[in-house]
Amino acid sequence: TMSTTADRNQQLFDRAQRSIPGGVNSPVRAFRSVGGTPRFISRAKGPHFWDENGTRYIDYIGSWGPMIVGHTHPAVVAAMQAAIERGLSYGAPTAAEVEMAEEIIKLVPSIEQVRLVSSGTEAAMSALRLARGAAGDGKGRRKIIKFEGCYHGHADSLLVKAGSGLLTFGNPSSAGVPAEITQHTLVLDYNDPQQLEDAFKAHGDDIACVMVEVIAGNMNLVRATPEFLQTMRRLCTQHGAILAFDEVMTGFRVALGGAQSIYGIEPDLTVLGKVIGGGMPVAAFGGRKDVMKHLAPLGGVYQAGTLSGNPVAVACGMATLKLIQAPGFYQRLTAQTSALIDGLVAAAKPHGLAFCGDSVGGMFGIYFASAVPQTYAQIMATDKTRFNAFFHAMLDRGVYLAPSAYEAGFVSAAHDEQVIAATVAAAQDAFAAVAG
Ligand code: KE4
Repeated sequence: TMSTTADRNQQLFDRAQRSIPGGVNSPVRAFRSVGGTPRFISRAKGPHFWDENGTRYIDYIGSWGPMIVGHTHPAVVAAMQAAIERGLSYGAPTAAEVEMAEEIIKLVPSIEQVRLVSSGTEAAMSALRLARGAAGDGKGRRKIIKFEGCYHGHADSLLVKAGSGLLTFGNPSSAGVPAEITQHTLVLDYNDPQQLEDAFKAHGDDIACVMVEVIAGNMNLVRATPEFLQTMRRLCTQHGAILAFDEVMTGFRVALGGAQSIYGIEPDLTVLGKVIGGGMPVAAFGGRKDVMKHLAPLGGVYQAGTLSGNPVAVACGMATLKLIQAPGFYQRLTAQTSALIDGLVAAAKPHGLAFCGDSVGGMFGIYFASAVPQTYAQIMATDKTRFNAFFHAMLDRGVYLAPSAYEAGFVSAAHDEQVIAATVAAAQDAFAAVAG
């Protein structure tokens, strides 16, 4: 639909850009890769949210993962209201944080101790510092390995793109990050076990940490191969490097025990976020007790936060963690998400479009390509122009997909059969419009 002056979204976007850089508080929200006017959301319920024009959308970003039980779930709202009436924040320990820590430890067996923070970036950054301080039996190491296409938040050491030569250390992927910082980060190709072998042969006992998205969601959805993860686990154990699984997106999203429970591989540290906050700022990092003991106030690795474990945020997260443990929750969520993918693939077929999809639990990827990508290079070869046209064709039909060909999508428990059917019906029209 043409954006007219009557369009509250456009009016707000024009106004927002005067006071906020790009008019948004997180870049992906500005629609720069898909074009057009961002929708300013005024309220949400279940699988839906409404923009400032009062237009309703079926929401497939769910705040990029947290809204797994659906928007404004009554049990979550009630838990938060009860917490609010007792107080917003104390800067002192609370019983609720202990209950939350115990719940996370119960649900993720590789986590023996856990610390709560306020964002995935803060959790990944802290986990990285902890790994560097704890590696080599506490003597500390500097080098880390990450993978092209994976995103672990915006801490300096992690805003790195691959170096010129394969095994040379990384260069900053953002302005403002000194090369001295990224020179300790090695960026390898995702799903390439041989490169891992070579990197450890060259730098093994200097490597503090390997950090990976076990099922990548920041280059669109790309599954790690078991061999890739098994190689990583073996080499980290062999060289005393700390293996950190960044499950900010996959934790409690792809399965109750996260992606690590699907692959059956135990990391030394796990980074969590999104779902554990249920839409409020709660993230966490945790793992082996002998690693976590290096954290202040016990050990020499400093980490802190004014609102860490905030009582109202923890109430929201805890209510969400209780709801996802309902019998059959992941069975239903997986069935709904794969029904969505099957429906979209079937809708595309009559138009002869190269289109496919993949899903794990409540997380999905759609690709304008003839086969599901397994590498960053294959993701980059998908048809982004076609995706952008499909994105807008669906948006015009009341379906809000992730506004980028390089993001994953998310289904909630509130996306029932009718909602999935309505999405597939919209897609039948949208594919016709895109194929034309
Ligand atoms: P936050 O600091 O945005 O809470 O979490 C950073 C982060 C860390 N690790 C993984 C695997 C993540 O997916 C994220 C954040 N994901 C993006 C979605 N691509 C959040 C959306 C945004 O940046 O606005």
